[in-house]
Amino acid sequence: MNRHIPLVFKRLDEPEMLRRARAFYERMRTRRSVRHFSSEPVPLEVIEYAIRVAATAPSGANKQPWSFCIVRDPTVKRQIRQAAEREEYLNYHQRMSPQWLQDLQPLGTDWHKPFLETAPYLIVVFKRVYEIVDGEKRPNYYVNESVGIACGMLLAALHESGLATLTHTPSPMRFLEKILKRPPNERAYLLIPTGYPADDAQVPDIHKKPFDKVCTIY
Ligand code: IYR
Repeated sequence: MNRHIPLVFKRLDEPEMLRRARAFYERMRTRRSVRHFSSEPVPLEVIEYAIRVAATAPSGANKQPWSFCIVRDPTVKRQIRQAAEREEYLNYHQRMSPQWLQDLQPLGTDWHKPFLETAPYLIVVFKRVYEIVDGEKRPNYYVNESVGIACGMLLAALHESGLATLTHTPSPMRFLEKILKRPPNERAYLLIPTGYPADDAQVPDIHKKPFDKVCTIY
């Protein structure tokens, strides 16, 4: 068996638990998907810390099957925008079902993706479907679940740091693997533009389901 070490765990009293639970909820419920970004610069270190948070996520057999790319180079951002808009044009004009287009109506989205150039950073998250160790393929486990959890933590960390984000999936996303010259074991998972919102940023008037519709206590 592997070496085990004592857990570092600080127990809180109940009032403090409840205070923190509430405070975190009040903070997180203000998070919105933002599509209008300011081009104002943001310190790189803030983004790096958020990615450090994401990289603490649990993962299948602790394989940590993720890579995070931070894109700030305007030329690369432009390439990503052009490729994303090519795919999204086809999505909106050919690939999405009428039902899907109708479901997107409240969001007011279309194939134009200017935020891919305006936002100071694009974080591109890749899942690593396997590893190469000594020239041999080694499996990763629960890759989608692991990377999904890491992305949730990343969004929470960026929000907590005072930044706006968008979870963007301009599918198919193979172009991201090509533009960023990723190794063959990586597949693009999520594209997260981040920065300050534009001063006049607007968001759709949509709401989360009430608690009793999403939680059942047995
Ligand atoms: N990826 C497209 C379409 C889109 C799909 C869903 I599901 C959304 O919640 C939002 C948008 C786009 O970004 O426009």
